[in-house]
Amino acid sequence: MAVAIPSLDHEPVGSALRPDRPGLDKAGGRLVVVSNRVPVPSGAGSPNAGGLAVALDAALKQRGGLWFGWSGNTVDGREPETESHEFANVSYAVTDLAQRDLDDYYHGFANRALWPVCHYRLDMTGFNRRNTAGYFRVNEFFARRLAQLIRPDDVIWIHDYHFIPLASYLRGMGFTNRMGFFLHIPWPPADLAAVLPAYDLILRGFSSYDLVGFQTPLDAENFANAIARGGGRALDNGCYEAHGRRFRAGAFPIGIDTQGFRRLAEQGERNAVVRRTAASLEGKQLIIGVDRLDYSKGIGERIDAFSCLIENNPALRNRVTFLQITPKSRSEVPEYAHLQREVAEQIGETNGRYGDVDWTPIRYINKPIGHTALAGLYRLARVGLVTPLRDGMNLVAKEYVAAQASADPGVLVLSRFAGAAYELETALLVNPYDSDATAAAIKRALEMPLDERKERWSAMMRRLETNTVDRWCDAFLGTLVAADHQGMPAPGGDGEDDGLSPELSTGVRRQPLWGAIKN
Ligand code: GDG
Repeated sequence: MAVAIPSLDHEPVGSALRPDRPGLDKAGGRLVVVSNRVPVPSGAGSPNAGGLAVALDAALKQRGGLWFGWSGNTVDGREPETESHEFANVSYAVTDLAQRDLDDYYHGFANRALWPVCHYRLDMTGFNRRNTAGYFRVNEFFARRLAQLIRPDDVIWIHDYHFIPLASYLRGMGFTNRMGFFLHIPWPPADLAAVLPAYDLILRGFSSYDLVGFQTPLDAENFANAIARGGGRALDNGCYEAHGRRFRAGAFPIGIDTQGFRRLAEQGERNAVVRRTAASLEGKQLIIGVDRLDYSKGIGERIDAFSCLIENNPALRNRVTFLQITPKSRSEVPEYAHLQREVAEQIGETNGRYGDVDWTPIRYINKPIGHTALAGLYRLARVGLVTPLRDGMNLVAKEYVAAQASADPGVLVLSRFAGAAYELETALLVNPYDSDATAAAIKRALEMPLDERKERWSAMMRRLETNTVDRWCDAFLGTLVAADHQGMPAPGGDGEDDGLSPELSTGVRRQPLWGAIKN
């Protein structure tokens, strides 16, 4: 079946890429952030959200700018609206989506194709042509809406797997602005990634940026292999040439607001929920797990490991409590609804088997709790159990470390498959698929002498104090605006001779990219 494929990167290099272009911190060059959800301030002018949102918001305020994305609302039967909210020198522009677009692009392709494949979970995929077409269609829709808002010297920073092809569409409309992309989730080895429908287009999508950022060196290496296999090549300095363009790619591990989180945890000690929890433990040691309800987080394997711990160490009965905080997520996606039932059942079985009239081994919370209470609970817990099967970074691991009291820190048990393991090397690193080994690590954590706990924690805390979320933001944006050779068309790469359909290579398209695909 013939499939209309977009042509990318055919525009000449424009003014936004001139070597003499002023840096972001100088006059001109607004920052434009694009993410699926936009934390629009509720009134006082700052978003009520986590570290990433606060850091991006600070970068926007510093330079002046625009934050653009989905409003969180759907419309049926009428044209979606784009609304703008102004707070000081920052605009927050959000656009509604038609229900079908949301289903195809977000629930469908983003969360049933890209998310599982990027987390190495081919068993969790649900591919169909309608979703694939929807992903590209909605990216083009977002590009058209954004096109009405951007200025020639804006620096555009696009976030995450929802928007990989967004820059391609902007380039196709003639925008030559500097554009960066950061992938918050892992990028898998080339053989796995190649399972994605429209894999070649996804890969091309990356090369429309000037800078592509990943969480870890492994993700960046996987990407480099994919580029090489696709006929592109690596140059010096993390630069690549592919699909007729030159661009840069590398690892930019995301951080947290380390000092801010430490202070929050100190306040958290006085929080009512935390105090009640502490009293209810009656001297038992607390093990904590905090994750969105997602199969990538290894919650089932973690419960198995906790069961092994109790099974193998009868002396621990009635001496430990495992608190698993798991807000629901993506319930519209069938794989998640199934997981929700499975985890609840597994916890019920474990409590039934090992519990007693005066001891519930696992306490399971299926809704979000407040920030301060969360930070206080991290601080209260002797063990932070962060055992995803695969994770881009995992901020919970970093928050747990930042929340600890320096005089009596808890122990982080961390999956070696979380991006955070690259930096938090002195955690107890585990293979989350191996329940016995994870159980042994939890036992070791519970028994670890104070001196060793302090030594391991101090090393991790030093890393977190160096690589904060502000530093991450500056490093990415600094690299995006600094390199003179980014975003250049490769020699001979004018993008016109790649055999793609001509009507798609002339800027604004006359028909949907995936129009030739039958649902
Ligand atoms: C993606 C990547 C990468 C959780 N429960 C509650 C709550 N949380 C907060 C945590 C933490 C955040 O949610 C979860 O962050 P993660 O990093 O663990 O996970 P993802 O949502 O999957 O994020 C990931 C991240 O992007 C950033 O690049 O690290 O690998 O998958 O901040 O504290 N917060 C509150 N109540 C809860 O019940 N207040």
